[in-house]
Amino acid sequence: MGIKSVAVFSEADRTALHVRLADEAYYVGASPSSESYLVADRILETALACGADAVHPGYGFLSENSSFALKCGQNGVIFIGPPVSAIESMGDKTAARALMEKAGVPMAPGTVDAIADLDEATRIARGIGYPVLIKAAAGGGGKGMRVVHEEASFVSSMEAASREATSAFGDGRVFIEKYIDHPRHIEFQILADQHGNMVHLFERECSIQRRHQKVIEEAPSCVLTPELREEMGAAAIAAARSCDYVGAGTIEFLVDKDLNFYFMEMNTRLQVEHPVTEMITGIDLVAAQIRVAEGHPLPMKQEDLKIYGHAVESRVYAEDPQNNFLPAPGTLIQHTPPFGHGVRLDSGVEEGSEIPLYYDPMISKLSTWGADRTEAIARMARALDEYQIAGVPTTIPFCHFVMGHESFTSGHFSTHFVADHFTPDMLESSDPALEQDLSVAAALYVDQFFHGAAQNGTGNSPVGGQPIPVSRWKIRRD
Ligand code: MV4
Repeated sequence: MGIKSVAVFSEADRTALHVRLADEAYYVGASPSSESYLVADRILETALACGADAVHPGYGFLSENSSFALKCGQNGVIFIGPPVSAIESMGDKTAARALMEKAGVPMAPGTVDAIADLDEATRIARGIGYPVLIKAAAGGGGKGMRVVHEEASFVSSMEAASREATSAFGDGRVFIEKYIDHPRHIEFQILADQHGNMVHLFERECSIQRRHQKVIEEAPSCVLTPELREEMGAAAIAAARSCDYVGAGTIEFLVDKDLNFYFMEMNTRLQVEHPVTEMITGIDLVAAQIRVAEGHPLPMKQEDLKIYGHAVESRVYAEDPQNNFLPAPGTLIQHTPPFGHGVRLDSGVEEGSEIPLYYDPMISKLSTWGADRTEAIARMARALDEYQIAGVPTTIPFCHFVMGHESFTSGHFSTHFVADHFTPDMLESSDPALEQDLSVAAALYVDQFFHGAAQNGTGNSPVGGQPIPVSRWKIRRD
C-alpha cells in the first residue's frame, strides 16, 4: 500500500521477525505485556514520537481497549478500529444484549439486564427452564460462566459467578441465558466504512476449540444453507448497525441442533482466524481496515460478494497436546513450512526463534484453500504432514488428528468435539528417547556411509547391511 510500517517490541521480542521486517521498530518496555504491549501511554507516545498517522492494534493486547482508542483519537493518531462507543457497548455483554433486542437480532432466551435480586433471578431461571447459563456482564470469551442444571444449585451458582466476575473484572454483574447444549460456533465477518456502507463477508465456523481457545476454523460453515446464510448475514448487519460499527468486526452466533441461531457477542477487532475469510472472498481484510480508516468508501456491495471454495485454518501453538496442551516455550531448532497451491502460512517466527514464555505461545497459522471442503481438508492434512518443527512440541499432531476424524470430515461436530472425541493416546506418539536413538543411529549410518568402516573402535558396522544412497532417505513421522 506504500505505507511505512513501524513495529513496537518488548525485551523478549528484541530479535523477533516483525521487528526485522518493519521499516522502523521501537522498544516499549520489559517482557511482561503489562509493562510493554499493554501500556497504552507508552504505545501512544511511541506513535507520536515517530510521527505515525495511525495505529493498527492487531488482535490481542489493546485491540479492544476503548480508553486506548479514545486516547489515540484525542492525540490525532488514527486508531484502526471502530468508534470508541462501539468498543464500549459491545464490551459490556448486557449493553450489547439490550442493543440486539432493539435491533431484533435473535438471542437465547434470558435476561437483558444484569440481575442482582436472587429471588427475581430464580423466578426468571424457572421461566427460562433449566439448564441455564450464568454469564458475567463484563465477561466474554468464556470467563466467569456457569451452567446450572437445577434450581437447587441456582442461588449458590449465582453467588459464585458474581464473586468470580468481581475478582476477574472488578464488576460482579451477571445475567442469565438458556443454556444451548452442543452448539456450533458460527461467526459473521462484517466490514463497514465511515459513510454508513456495510457488508458481511460470510461466516466462519470455529467449533473445534478447547477451553475457549480455537484450534481449527473454517469458512464457510458446512451446516448453513444459502437461505440461513442470508438470514444470519442480515442479522449480523443489523447487529453491527445497532452500534454504528466502522471497520472490520465479527458477530458471533451459537447455532443449535435445529439450526436456530442466537447472538453470542461481537468482537470489535480483526480476528486471528481472518485468513479463512480472505481465502474464500479474495479480500485483504487488513488492507480494507486501513482503507476504511483513511476514509475511503467500501469498494464493493453485498451483491458483489461471493464465496469461492472452502478454507481451513490450523493454529500451530508451542503446546503439548500429549500433556493437556501445556504451553511449551523454547527454541525453534527447526522450522520447515509446507508450500504449494492453496497453502498459506501466517508466521511470526523463523528457524532459531525463541517462543517466549510471556505471551500466547502461537508459532503460526496454517491455512489451506480448496475448491470444496474435502479438498481444503485433504490439503491441510498434507500440509500438516509436511510441516516440520523441532525444539518444541506443537499442536500439529492434534490438528492432523482432527483432519482425519470422521466427525470433522463428515461435518457432524459441535463445540464439544474435543471433549467428546479426543484423548491424548489417540495421537501418533512422539517418544523423546526413541527420537534420540534414531538420531544417533542416523548419525552413525551417515558416518559409515561416508567413511566406510564404522568409527566405533570395534571395526564392526553398528548398522548392518549395505548403505543406501542418502538421497533416498525420508524421515517420516510414522
Ligand atoms: C453459551 C453457550 C451455551 N448457551 N451461551 C462461550 C464463550 C462465551 N462467549 C459464550 N460461550 C458460550 N455461551 C448459551 N446460552 C456455550 C458457550 C460455550 C462456547 C461457545 C462457543 C465456542 C465454544 C464454547 C465452549 C463452551 C461454552
